[in-house]
Amino acid sequence: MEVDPQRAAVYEEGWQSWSPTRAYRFGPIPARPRHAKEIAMHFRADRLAPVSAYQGEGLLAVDPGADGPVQVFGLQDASVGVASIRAEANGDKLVISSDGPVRQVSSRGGLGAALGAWADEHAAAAGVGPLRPAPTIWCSWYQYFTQVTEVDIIENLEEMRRLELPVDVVQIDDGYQAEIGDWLDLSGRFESLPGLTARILDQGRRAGLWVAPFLVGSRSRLAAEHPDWLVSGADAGNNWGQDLCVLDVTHPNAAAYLTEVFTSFLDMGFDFFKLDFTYAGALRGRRHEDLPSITAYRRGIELIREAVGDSYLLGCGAPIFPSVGLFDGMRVGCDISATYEPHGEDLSVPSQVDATKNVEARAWQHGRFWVNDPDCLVARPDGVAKRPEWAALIERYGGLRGSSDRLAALDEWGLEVTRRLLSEVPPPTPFD
Ligand code: 9PG
Repeated sequence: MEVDPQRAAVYEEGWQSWSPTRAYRFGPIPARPRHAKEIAMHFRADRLAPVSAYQGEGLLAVDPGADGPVQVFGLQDASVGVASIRAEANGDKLVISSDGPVRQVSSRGGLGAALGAWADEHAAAAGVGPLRPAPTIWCSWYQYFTQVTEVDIIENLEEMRRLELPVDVVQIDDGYQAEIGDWLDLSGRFESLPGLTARILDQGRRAGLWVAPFLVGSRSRLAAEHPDWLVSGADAGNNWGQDLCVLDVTHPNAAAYLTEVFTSFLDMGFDFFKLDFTYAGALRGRRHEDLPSITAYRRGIELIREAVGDSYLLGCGAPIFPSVGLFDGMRVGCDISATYEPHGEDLSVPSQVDATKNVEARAWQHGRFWVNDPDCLVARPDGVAKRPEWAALIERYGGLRGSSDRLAALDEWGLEVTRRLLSEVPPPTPFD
């Protein structure tokens, strides 16, 4: 297609929640990942974008800049879930190619409107049902990280009662479990988890839990005892100081284990689950059943859905297109971070700028595929570099609203903003 090189823009959809997603001015191709860990965790390792072309995962859009309409090229078959779509410049022409069938829609009225129109059709084809209003959340991660304790949760529970904060779900993040994969082993960390959820429910709130359902840490008991439950040849990266393996949900015993994990948490009183690092379940490798990896991924999320009934499912680190129709809410950017500017060459190191750009770029998905989660509000004085800017972004694009501060550490500004953003949750319909 023809473009005006001075004014054209190309929108690249990233592979998963944390992957860079934005519209670039026509010209230099954006930086591509180079390090093995960032490639394993944030990109499709077997479909890496070349340094000579734009590439969107599942979707790429071109605003030609001249008078012509915006062209959106997106996955044709919603159930297939993947297609890498490339745009390579040749003079003032862009040559579009794809490794799977795409559906092209052209529309006037700018990139946002064109993406929204494309998404309305895709959501219908993918069978996205009516979206449910999102609950408000308090999340432990951005204050306590993996060091969170039961005492911290109780302190904040008492504080939200004292302050009369409208928090629906108290969500315990990473740190309660003995090991990645050994989700039901609470020894030494959250030994009285059932008692803790009872306390949360007693206060009239709901209990939420972080789980990385397809990750198995190489240090875990599960990896040692059931090597046959792992996808062989799948590299899910490295975090928590260990290499990460992938649970093979096509193995009947592994599937039964996954179901047991979630029914156990449901029995403890949890009805909100932040399913994290789910890209792992979509990695290629050898499985018990020889299925396309996206089919295995969708089966894994469906198994969880069967186990938890109508609990709220929030996706994170999730491959975007393969996840359409399976989640209530979705993280649409990388983690919010105390640093503002990106630093270093590692595209996976989070910064406030990167989180912000993704959340703005993916605004069109809100109310169509799911409720967009921009990541939590962090409003304490020393939490994020530019807290008014971060709060303003959540106010504009936060379909899901969560707070992640030690509430007692909030100053007057932080408390006022937290209270306001939790009190005004937008409906699960597209943003203006
Ligand atoms: C818990 C956290 C929080 C957070 C999630 C996710 O190594 N990495 O590239 C990497 C990326 C994101 C990340 C952790 C590691 O954060 O987004 O909200 O739940 O996991 O560990």
